[in-house]
Amino acid sequence: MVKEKHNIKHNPNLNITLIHPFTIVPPFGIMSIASVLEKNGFNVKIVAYNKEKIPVKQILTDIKDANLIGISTYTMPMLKEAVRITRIIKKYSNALLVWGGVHATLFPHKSLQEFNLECVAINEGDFTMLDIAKAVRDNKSFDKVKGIYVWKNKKVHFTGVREPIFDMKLLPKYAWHLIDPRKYISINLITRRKSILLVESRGCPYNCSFCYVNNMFGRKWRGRSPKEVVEEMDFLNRKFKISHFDFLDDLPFGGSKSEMITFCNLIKNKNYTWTCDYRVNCADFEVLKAMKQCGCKYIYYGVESGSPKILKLLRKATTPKMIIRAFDLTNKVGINSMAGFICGFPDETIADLKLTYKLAKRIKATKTRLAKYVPYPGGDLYQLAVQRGFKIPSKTIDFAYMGDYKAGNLNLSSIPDRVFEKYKKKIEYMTIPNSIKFAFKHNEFIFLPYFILDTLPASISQKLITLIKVFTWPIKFLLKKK
Ligand code: B12
Ligand code: SF4
Repeated sequence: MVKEKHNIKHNPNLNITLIHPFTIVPPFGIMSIASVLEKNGFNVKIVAYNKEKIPVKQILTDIKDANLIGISTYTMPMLKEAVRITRIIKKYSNALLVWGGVHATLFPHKSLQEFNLECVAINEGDFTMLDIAKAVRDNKSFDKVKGIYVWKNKKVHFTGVREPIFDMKLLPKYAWHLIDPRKYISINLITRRKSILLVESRGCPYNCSFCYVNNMFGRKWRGRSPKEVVEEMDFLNRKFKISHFDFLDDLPFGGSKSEMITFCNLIKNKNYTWTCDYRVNCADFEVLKAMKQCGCKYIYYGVESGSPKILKLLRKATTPKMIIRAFDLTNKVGINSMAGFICGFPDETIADLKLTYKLAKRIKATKTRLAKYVPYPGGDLYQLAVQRGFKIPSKTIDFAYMGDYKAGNLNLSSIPDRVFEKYKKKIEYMTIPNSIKFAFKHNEFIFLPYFILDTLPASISQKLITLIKVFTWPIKFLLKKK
């Protein structure tokens, strides 16, 4: 049955529940939407599950009072829980159900039809969800809510594109009070620091062909100012004693040298430690030195490949020369560096993979990883993969398994699997000598055990982890007591 009109009567006391079906990090998307809703006077609750297969009874208790429910979706394993929870809600509740997030944005038609949803909201959901809530509260039609897919005359209808949120000042701070941040705090066993993950920006000015970001947020970077970011860190430090922060922004401070230096100056005397992702072309001695001096412990660079041909295909706007320079500088200032390589792109050959190996050897990153290309939807390269025979999963749930999908049993490159496995080992094992050398040279041991455990085969690292747990439980116990 296709629902054309929501069945909620005028309800000034609308109860909104936003669900993240499965997450091990703070659910920033719905924490941002919840803040906007609350600021506009709506009752809103966040339900974020940190395990899979939550019992039906528990889910029904969590949505008991809700008459408007929003669910986050991303093209990753959490999608199977999103699908399961959606089916439960459709079966047992009359609440109006909205899907949002990256997966819903990339597949709005399919999502609406497959689950007979009332509404799919695409791109940034902050003000879209607010407009949906207002329409439901006032019992108005959804026609004027921009950025959604709904049913009209038994057909899928798109209400039109909504402008991206270019001014982050329009967004209140994340609704930390609606989640339990303690669920997302981890403790580094060497530094004993409590740590949490943060995302403080949206969008990216680059246009890499394998990336979803421009389709999702538009090709313009915007983010909170250095001062606002530090205010959030201070708040988390005051309230939960967190003093280590892992920034997962696609491009911190939009790659701006001056903003990064301002940020570093603001935290210089605070004794915080932190990590972030960065682009090799933004790495500069002055910036890296400032980052090192104010507690940056680790930088992740998405290097992808050592082959100029592949870097061009990826539209990375980087060259092997730039990559070498960035790692030399990062090693020189004494910040741990991680090099993320990918192989298996369309038309990639063994010769390209050999160039990647050569580059990996040259840059001496403290941690090196080689992953196989998975055509995640969202960029032009995905379209190319589809043209080359990548089978788009027919059911939404199959997207959850993309990571081990073996690219639809399709190798888009001419690199056989056994060659990939051989180079994966050769490249990733560089981590062990490199990270040990780095640790002793810079007296910096914070990530050493994690880097090594992550590199060893699972059977060995599991045994080592058990041993470490036995020996470190007294530390954990003491920390808990504190
Ligand atoms: C934090 C993060 C993670 C966390 C978990 C994320 C989570 N909470 O579920 C960790 C580190 C575990 C992770 C892992 C992976 N991730 Co990740 N991750 C991110 C990251 C960096 C930030 C997400 C975030 O908080 N953004 C900030 C908030 C404000 O934005 P947002 O979440 O998109 O929310 C906005 C909209 O989406 C929308 N919205 C969101 N929910 C809802 C709900 C409703 C109702 C509405 C209306 C709107 C709405 O409105 C929000 C506010 O505007 C994103 C990249 C990025 N910059 O967004 C990638 C990203 C989500 N990850 C991605 C991927 C592919 C992965 C991995 C599969 C990578 C891999 N190969 O292993 C793994 C999966 C691991 C696993 N086992 O599940 C992809 C997803 C691609 C896709 N098409 O969906 C992204 C987009 C990055 C990318 N490079 O393409 N990831
Ligand atoms: S991969 Fe990184 S740099 Fe490239 S477009 Fe995506 S977010 Fe920007």
